[in-house]
Amino acid sequence: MTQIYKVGFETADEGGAGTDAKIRLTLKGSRNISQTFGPRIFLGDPEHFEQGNTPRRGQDVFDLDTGDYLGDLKYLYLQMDDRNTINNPAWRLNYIEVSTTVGEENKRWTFPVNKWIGTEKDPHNANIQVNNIVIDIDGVRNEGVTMEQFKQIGEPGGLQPKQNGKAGKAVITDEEE
Ligand SMILES: [Ca+2]
Repeated sequence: MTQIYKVGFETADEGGAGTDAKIRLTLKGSRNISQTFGPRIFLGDPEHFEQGNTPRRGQDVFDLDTGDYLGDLKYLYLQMDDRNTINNPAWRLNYIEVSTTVGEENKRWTFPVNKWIGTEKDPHNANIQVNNIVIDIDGVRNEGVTMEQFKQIGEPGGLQPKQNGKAGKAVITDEEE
């Protein structure tokens, strides 16, 4: 079977925001978890993940075939490998948006990030490595997550999404007003 997910990444339009690091992405829905995509699929074009790139202009959009529909999409797991990148590897990622078609229905999810992720080498940021992150529709929830933990996130007895998401609270407040 074929099930194409279009996944787009928006990089912030500010100095040093782009990255050449190796990226891996795994999707988890209510029914199933995808394989891990990358890093090769995200490489091959030196213009990927440049400052200001946005899926609204068709940039950094990738077709990922999960084989089957994953159900309502709950979590993304984003890993960065910047060990061999000396060129300012930290990434200021605004969001990841995902869409797919089920039958005749178009489904779309946006996963806000709005922070620097990746290495501590970036001059604009950060003394703390933010990597192996779990993102839900309210923002970045967990950092330093292993693949085994990700497979169980949100399940009984598994890793639970951290409820410290300032982005999530802001979104809820906006909707209530
Ligand atoms: Ca950078």
